[in-house]
Amino acid sequence: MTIFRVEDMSCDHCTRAITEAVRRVDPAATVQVDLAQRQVRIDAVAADAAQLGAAIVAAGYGPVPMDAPPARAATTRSGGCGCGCGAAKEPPSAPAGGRQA
Ligand SMILES: [Cu+2]
Repeated sequence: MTIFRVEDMSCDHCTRAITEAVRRVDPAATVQVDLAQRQVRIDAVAADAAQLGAAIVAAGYGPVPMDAPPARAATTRSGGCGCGCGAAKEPPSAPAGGRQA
């Protein structure tokens, strides 16, 4: 089991992009993407952690191996998710319900 933390994934697009990227280097791998935890869990068959990480990087994300310190730190984007759909671009101080006329 290889686990990456991928801060810049936030939607189904990212899930698909990362899953496809992993399958490209390891077609038989089991890929679980947990958007809430920002984690990608991979049961690899053919690829090692470095290859899996490189594949995710190639897809445009910044994976950080969970069993290692963030030496190759994720690129900090100004907002939105790695696939560019902007799913995470919510204003930080959005009111939680109160609407003013
Ligand atoms: Cu996305």
